Amino acid sequence: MTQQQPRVLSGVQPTGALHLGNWLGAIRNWVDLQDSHDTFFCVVDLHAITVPHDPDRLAEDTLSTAALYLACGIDPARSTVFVQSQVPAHSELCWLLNCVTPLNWLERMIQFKEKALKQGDAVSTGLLDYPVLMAADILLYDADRVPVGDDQKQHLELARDIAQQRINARFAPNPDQPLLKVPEPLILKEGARVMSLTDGRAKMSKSDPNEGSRISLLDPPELITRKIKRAKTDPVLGLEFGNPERPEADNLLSLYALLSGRSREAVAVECAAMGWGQFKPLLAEAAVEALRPLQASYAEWRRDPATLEAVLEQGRQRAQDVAGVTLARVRQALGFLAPGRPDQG
Ligand code: AQP
Repeated sequence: MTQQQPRVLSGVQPTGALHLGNWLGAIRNWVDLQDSHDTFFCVVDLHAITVPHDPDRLAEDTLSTAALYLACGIDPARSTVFVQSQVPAHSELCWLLNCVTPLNWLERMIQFKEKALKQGDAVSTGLLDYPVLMAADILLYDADRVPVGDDQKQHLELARDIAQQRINARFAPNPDQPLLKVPEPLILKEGARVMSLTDGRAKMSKSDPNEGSRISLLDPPELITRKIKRAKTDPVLGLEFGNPERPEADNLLSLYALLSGRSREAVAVECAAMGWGQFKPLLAEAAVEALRPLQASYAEWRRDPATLEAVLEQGRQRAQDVAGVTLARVRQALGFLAPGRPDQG
């Protein structure tokens, strides 16, 4: 890891058990980024409370999410792994950004509208403010790039607008020296979007009330096999990619390619004439085998809580050091009185 490498920041919410979508769509790609980037990966627990949460589960879900990052191949010697709420600069920068972000920028966020619809009257201010907290997460670390799937593109655009139009343009004393680095999206070559096992048109999601809709990374082999056996199918013989009338075939065949590590071309040929009854056990076996080493590594990390805590503490310190510098820069530009220097403001 050197300072010359472009910096990347990303995170997952500890809102429940991580699933195949979180792994194949996000964390798996982070592992490769460690070779070419200065990588910061946080467990975004402050984001997790923007929807109703269970206080008895939050700490455990935070730890298990961190342990899963490591089990998936995030290397604490090369990456900074930390818990968002343990670096208070996230909340503080979020407040400063809130005060310059127009309300109507937030009201038009698609994810807010979708999640708010599901919650009715229970929707919190925190849910509306989610993208500003995400902007703070990114901008605190001078991130050059942020890996984004389709669902997060709009939020990254907002982070860029806040940095550029609301902070740099208004408060940077010198236009050639922006206060906040404006991050670029990092579109990964094979951005996998994993769909629900019970509805091929809906994203696999932690918050889907139907457990059978997702395969969690820690599901035991029998449960994986059972969930795949019950996954929604259609009456057509043969698996294929890209047929809009057959979203389940496309999703399960894509999963088979990703989990077996074979090319899409190869699995398309192998499964072109296969019935569902023949295909599903193959997919189940590929899923069980792909998750086996990850589950073994996870169990090892959880058997050694002191080492896991040490990784998070080391990550917290490094994150705090970087974030503190950015926050001090923004506080000063916004005109706050510096602590302990009453005469020099
Ligand atoms: N189904 C998916 N396919 C591909 N990528 C996915 N991600 C999530 N679901 C899929 C990616 O995982 C990262 C972290 O997600 P998150 O937990 O921060 O929030 P999310 O996208 O809202 O994930 P969930 O599982 O749907 O959580 P809930 O149900 O709590 O909202 C992101 O990079 C995301 O793209």
